[in-house]
Amino acid sequence: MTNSTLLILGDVNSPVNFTFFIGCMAMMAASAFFFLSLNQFDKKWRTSVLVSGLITFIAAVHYMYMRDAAMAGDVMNITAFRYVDWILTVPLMCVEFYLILKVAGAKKSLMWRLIFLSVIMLVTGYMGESGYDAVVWGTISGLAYFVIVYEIWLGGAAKLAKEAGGDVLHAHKILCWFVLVGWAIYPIGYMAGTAGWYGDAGLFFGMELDMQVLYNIADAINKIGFGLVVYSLAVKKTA
Ligand SMILES: *C/C=C(C)/C=C/C=C(C)/C=C/C1=C(C)CCCC1(C)C
Repeated sequence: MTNSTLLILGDVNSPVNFTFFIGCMAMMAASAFFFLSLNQFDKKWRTSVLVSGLITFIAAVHYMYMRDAAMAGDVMNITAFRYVDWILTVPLMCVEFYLILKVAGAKKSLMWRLIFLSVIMLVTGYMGESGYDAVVWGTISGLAYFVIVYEIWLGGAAKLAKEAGGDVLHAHKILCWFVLVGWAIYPIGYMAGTAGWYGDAGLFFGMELDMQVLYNIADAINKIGFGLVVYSLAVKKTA
């Protein structure tokens, strides 16, 4: 980490700290929205929307801590909170795929397979960000990511979605796009923020800053957007 990185991270007015702050507010608002909407849904769909709210709520809490760490210029702690957040919320997103596909007879094994892959992806990513070879561990993480993409686009999950058809198939397809495009922002952020890819200067503001801003943008898109897709499926199924 360079001195300028430290200065900007520790500055109240820095764009990075602002995205931590606004990210926290957005996650809180989304959580309130999901939780307060629960009563309107058929029982079968309540769990799905509840999980949407849990995902944004867990993120909101971690964003408060990450912002504090950013204010203190403490990059190690931002990274630690980031990965604790992800290791809780990404498996919950895998649970969402399972819950939606349950109507087509999805088995728990599908859910556990996705969760297992996401844990591999995140643990190896954390290794790459915490001092071990960022290229080697990032590549392993990327492979796990590709297997997840394969499973939901072309594997067992895709077959179940086709069997379910209608609104479920439609929602599944949108969630698949989130994973393919929205989740792809993370490895880009990782490459901008770790040594061995774009060079140590970073693309825009400097490595560490690029990475945090990209992660924050990606989180807002993926956690809130993903939740809204599930929400609107529940609305359709209840009507
Ligand atoms: C709410 C948080 C989400 C959806 C986080 C998703 C994170 C990823 C898809 C991270 C992926 C990574 C790679 C594919 C390679 C480099 C290391 C990671 C962990 C950044």
